[in-house]
Amino acid sequence: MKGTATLKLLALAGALTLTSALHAQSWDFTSNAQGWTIHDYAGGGDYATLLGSTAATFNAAGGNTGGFISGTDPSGGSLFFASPTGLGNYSAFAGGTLNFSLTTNLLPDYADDSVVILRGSSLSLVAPLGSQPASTWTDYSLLLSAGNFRYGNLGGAVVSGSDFSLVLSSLDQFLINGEFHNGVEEVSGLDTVAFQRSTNLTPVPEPSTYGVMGAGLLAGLAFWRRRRARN
Ligand SMILES: [Ca+2]
Repeated sequence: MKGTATLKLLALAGALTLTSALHAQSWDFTSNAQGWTIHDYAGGGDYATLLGSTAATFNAAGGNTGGFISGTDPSGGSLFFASPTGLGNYSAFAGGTLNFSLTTNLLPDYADDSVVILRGSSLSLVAPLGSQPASTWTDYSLLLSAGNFRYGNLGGAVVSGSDFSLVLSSLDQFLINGEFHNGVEEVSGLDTVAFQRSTNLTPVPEPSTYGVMGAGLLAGLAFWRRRRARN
């Protein structure tokens, strides 16, 4: 019996360890850069050739709320905000969104090919940002579904549902575009990054459900009245 109890405790400890292995799901940069870095990729759709990596600059004020991080365009390549690595199991966010706020100091001056990249299980999945930010904070909400992502770059094939699940289940890192200006001169900012679950996970009863519940309540009331009348 004693051995069984010990085993149960060990199993519980294991479960707790697995739970705590999941890193942050939101970053608001209140007091530091929270492990984010600036990546400089070759550009032109090449998000694999890393030209350089530096720490993100932490700014204590001026964010969407409070502090934020920023990066200065390091080269003619593409500036990206890179999350900490080894994030873990983010499967719960399938069908949900990745929310964040971007700003850039110079007006975007070329066609929008900005992307967000999810990396894990040796796969690199790329989704279009959809629009470029302004010099004020611009909010983004990226749908986390396979159909929104392509393999490698925006010219790649649409990602399969199984590969998308695979990447989310062992997410290593995600990257958000910070390159919006033709010229090595812009400064871009990132704030209020958060994974959000799909609201479909906690469905609200539909009006028809209330109708059925109401009908059941009325039937119960009628039954109780009949019993009461007999007595
Ligand atoms: Ca902030």
